[in-house]
Amino acid sequence: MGLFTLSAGAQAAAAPAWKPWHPDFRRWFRRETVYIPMRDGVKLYTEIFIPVRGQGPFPILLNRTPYGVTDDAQGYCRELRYDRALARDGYIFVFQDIRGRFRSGGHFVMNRPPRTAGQRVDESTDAYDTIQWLVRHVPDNNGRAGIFGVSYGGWLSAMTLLDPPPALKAVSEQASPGDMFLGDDFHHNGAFRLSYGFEYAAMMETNKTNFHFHFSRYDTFEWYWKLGPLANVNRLYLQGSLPTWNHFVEHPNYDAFWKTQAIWRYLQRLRRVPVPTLNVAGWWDQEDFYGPQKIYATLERLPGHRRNFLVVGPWNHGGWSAGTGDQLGPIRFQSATGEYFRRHIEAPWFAYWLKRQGRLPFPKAMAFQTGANRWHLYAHWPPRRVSARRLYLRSGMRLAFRPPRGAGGYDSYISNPHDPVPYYPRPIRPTYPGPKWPIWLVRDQRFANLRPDVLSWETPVLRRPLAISGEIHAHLFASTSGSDSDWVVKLIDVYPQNYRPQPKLGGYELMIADEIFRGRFLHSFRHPQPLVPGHIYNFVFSLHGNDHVFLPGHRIMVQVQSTLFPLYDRNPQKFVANIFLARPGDFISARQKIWRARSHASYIELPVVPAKPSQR
Ligand code: PG9
Repeated sequence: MGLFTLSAGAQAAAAPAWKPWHPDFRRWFRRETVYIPMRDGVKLYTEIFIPVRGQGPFPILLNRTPYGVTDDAQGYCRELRYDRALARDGYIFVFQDIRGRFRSGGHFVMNRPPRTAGQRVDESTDAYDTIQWLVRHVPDNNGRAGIFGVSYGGWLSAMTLLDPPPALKAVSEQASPGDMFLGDDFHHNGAFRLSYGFEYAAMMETNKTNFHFHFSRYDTFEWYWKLGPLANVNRLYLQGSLPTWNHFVEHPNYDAFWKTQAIWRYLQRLRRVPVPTLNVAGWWDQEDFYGPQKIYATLERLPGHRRNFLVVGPWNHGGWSAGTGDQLGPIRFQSATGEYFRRHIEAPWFAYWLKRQGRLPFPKAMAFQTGANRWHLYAHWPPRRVSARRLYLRSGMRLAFRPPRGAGGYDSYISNPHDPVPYYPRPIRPTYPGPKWPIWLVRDQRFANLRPDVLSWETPVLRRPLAISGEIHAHLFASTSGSDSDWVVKLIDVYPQNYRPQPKLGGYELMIADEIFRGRFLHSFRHPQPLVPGHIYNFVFSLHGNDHVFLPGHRIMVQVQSTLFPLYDRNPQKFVANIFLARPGDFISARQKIWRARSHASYIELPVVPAKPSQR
């Protein structure tokens, strides 16, 4: 249950149309560029922005990135353009290219595992050495430093928790990946994120700057489809030149390679939460939604968890760091949630820890409840006073809270890996740069539900609001005629046909939660096993945290399918030891059955917020 809802004034904080801040940075900061030496002698390119206004001494805010700190065309660091609230608050900003990227020396390793035997350096030691150097050398600093960053920058921030220097007083990991095999960028539950993994590896490892693979086709769906089995990536294009792609091929299971880079495994062994930590996530984060939730939950189990905080808003990947945040795709939120985060959450949170100013902006966890479009404060996340209710898949493609009574019953489709379901309507465009990838999770799912290889179950029109807060789970009883299979589950809010606030959204199918599970990993992510054709298995997996109200007049829909291409590679549906080495003949069509019998009742477990007495 929410502690309380923020006042209407705070909710509505309507802001004027958002523009990036274009100050002449010289009026605000003096810029110094330095190469800071690390303990192994490698030097990291660093830009330091020292305030020329206001009264020092100032705290230091560090941002480390693999994407290049300088926006040369503009002549000032791009982050300062967005974070106006922080930028004007009186900090010494420091931006650094990490080891092996852009102007820094050394060698880049994707998600360099921490503290691996024999290694003297990792990202936490680089951050440590940088912060030590800064507090010693930068004039007018107050000896207190914070670190923040989104995604890779979030992961670099979280890494500092493993070995924080004494001056580090606040960490904000924002959309940090937590585990690249179980969730986040490269795999979800073992299913390989093909277009993301391939394009990202090419971007980071082709040279020291950001490279975008040149697709020979406008529609990358077609390019990946024509590519055929994954072995063709190295055979036809890369010839083994990208270490990360080679790692995908050599480590198809959850082995030591993936475990040694999963940050939550290190965090869980800490004696306490070492530094106050603000974890930030977006409900529609298309890249790293698992990570910040996992990191928050892991730190919650440690002594000192009072210094662990969580904010989740209606954002895509990093959507809180720029723009107003009043809309994502066509979905509107009735207030400027991004500006609210920057001005009223992030800036005061850092001011509290780094300047000893003001008060904490919220006690523990804060979530923007979509549907109702309101911020809620929580004493615990996930909230405790919710009841787990089962929404069953029933006959007639209906969803109901009552279980099925019949002895048999299933719904079925043919999954054909040669005709996979696109993850949004074609043409699919390259992941970066481009406008489509960032909002694919809020695309209207109507394009999928009429396909014969997608099943859609629906509730009747809701007469009362149904609020869910907390973690959602899929419980699927499923069988396949093949010996391996992917299961994709989507939880969807279906808008009324006559939707007055935005008539163009009449009947819109908004996905509010989703996940994929690769069947071979049912019993173990380390040791995959074939599925027995025709056998009914119970697949249980998380659709992650959520805070949403299905409003009266809406319906709830669940969709199930077995392909989501080319974001996910195609499961051959015939078990092979390593899908990266599968041959063309291994890809077979399979008859999939989703069971809805009394003994095999598939359902979605929803964390339902009890209705207030007046609503009962
Ligand atoms: N999601 C990106 C990423 C982070 C860490 C590793 C690989 C990719 C990012 O936006 O930085």
